[in-house]
Amino acid sequence: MKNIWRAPLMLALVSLLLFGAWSCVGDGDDDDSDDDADDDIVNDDIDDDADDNMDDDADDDVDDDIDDDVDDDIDDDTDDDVDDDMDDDMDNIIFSEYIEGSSNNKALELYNAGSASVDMSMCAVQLYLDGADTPTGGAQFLASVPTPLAPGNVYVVCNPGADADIIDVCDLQKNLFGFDGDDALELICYTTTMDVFGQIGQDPGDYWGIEPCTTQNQTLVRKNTITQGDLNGADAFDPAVEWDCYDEDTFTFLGEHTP
Ligand SMILES: [Ca+2]
Ligand SMILES: [Ca+2]
Ligand SMILES: [Ca+2]
Ligand SMILES: [Ca+2]
Repeated sequence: MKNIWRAPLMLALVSLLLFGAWSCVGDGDDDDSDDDADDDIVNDDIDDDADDNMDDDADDDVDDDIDDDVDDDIDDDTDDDVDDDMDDDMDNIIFSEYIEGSSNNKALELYNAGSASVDMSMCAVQLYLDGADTPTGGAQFLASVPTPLAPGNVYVVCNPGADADIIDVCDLQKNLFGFDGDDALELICYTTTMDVFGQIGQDPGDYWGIEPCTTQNQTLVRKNTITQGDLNGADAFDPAVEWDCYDEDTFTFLGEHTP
């Protein structure tokens, strides 16, 4: 018996061993395949996540940069606007003297009360004669070529037929100042109203004010406390509020102004 079954038994054992080994190898291959698949999925997910994060971060950074740039530009523009406004505020010219004397003794003195030089060729006086509510004769420019007026300095405009004492200190002789006491005057520089003398659109009769301080046959010197023009040409006007009044044909204050 032993001899007869030995060979088949050994064959069976060998077959079992071989099958077992093959099975083990086969399972191993399957596991590896699964692992690889799993690894690929996990890695892909991680890669994707990483990519997404990087993309998001990159996008965010770009967005942030763009936002920052836009914000900066807006800030810069806002700053520029504020600076421009401040510069404009420094362009500050006022009437500092008004002479409405006898005959052709008529003169206006302008004072630069700001901190920047102003080009007189960019400034004009508009007259509103006898209660007119629109300018009479158009804007009368105060220089035909660039003429800077430094801060603290005055510029005198006068009638060419005025007294020699007026002509001596007159920077511009202009034959167009027909004001005689009841006419409003508006000073404009760079298209901006700087000062208004009188009340535009109102005919006061012969003059504004009450004796002895009126706008006719007198010399008016701006009070030294006034450093800003009257920007409201529509309200009531009393020269005594912002002006010191002197007798007719007083010329001694013309050509200088001390605020
Ligand atoms: Ca008049
Ligand atoms: Ca007069
Ligand atoms: Ca006014
Ligand atoms: Ca003066």
